[in-house]
Amino acid sequence: MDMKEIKKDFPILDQSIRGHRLVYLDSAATTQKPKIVIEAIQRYYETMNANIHRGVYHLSEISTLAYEETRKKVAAFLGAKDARSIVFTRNATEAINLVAQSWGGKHVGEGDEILLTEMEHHSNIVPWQLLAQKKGAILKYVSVQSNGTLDLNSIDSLISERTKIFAFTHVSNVLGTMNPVKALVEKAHERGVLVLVDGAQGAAHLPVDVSDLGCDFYAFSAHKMLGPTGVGGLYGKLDLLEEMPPMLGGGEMILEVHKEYSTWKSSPEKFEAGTPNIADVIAFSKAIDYLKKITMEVVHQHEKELTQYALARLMELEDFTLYGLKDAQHRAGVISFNYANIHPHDLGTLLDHQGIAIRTGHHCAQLLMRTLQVPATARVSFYIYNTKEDVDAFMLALIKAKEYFNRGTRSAR
Ligand code: C6P
Repeated sequence: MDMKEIKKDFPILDQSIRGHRLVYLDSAATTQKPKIVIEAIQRYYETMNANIHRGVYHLSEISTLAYEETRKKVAAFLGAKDARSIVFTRNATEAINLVAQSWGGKHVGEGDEILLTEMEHHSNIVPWQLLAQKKGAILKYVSVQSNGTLDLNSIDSLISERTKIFAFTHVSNVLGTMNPVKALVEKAHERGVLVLVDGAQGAAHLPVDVSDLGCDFYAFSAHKMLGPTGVGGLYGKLDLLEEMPPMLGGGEMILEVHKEYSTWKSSPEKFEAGTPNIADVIAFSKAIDYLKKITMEVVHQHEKELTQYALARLMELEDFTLYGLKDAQHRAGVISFNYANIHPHDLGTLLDHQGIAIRTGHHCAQLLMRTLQVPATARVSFYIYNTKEDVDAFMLALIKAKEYFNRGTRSAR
């Protein structure tokens, strides 16, 4: 597959920003959308729009069918054996909150322990804090070593008889570290501990087979994998989902409603109260088709090559600080760095003036920033539509930014 051709499928990339070709290097925040996804949203509203699971008329039937077909497609894409294991949510954040509130609300009690890691996104910390505060549970953290990997040797001693769940990210959104999910699941399961994987940066960039990984829960966001915003999901083992109470109550999740109580449907309907984001779920299926056509192996390989190419050039710069592994073989397509004493926000602005979009700040990972002993970093992240030319443009802009910044600080003296 000619990866250079891929860019043509993404209309947004065919534009100039401040007189420069747009170079989008912030796909870890959200990915751009191929034309087929954008068109699917429009087609839905033009030809299918009706509420699902309710109507007996044609439009409702076809939109229900398309919505449920997407569930099957997502299940197959993630290696889930049963489509009922896939619950649609608004995003990965909501999927993690669902597990913390529903499963955690039922199974975590006073003095119980929840194991997290220092490299987690706030979405995989705060829901557990809310649960721990409510229940009197204890949070423990696997630390991050100076090379950007988890201190795997410490896990055995961090797991105790009271540990109920180990929740960790598949891929760090800051360091690009790919965690050894299968080995960690085995370790946790040996001790009777359940595992939630935050797959927000995993499902989008790596081949994922939840059945092979063996995890109990896997959370993901469609908007990070070419799909629309407002759609995410949770994979859960069916027996776990079946015994979990709903998080939200409302229409379509019930079997019977009485004055004092109600009964629910089984998974996934039990967790999808109210009218869901029908159009965007249906359009998400086109994103999956697109990724499947390329194959996740090729997606990963492409990002690896770009990361290798970028890292080799970046490491030649003076005053360049990289966070995380130096070896592109073992990291995903995310590079966090600081450069030449320029505050990341200033750097982001200087690059934006040259058409380059990068993310700066704490990346919703303040615990990790504290471990790295920095308030913020600059971050570039790649996806299938990026090319070596994008990396070249970024490098050029980076060097210009330093010149500009130095000129500015000299004249201020
Ligand atoms: N990280 C980033 O720029 P939502 O917002 O629910 O789609 O995804 C949350 C989330 C959870 N886990 C990880 C590892 C993530 O990277 C993210 C989103 C974006 O890094 C936005 S802060």
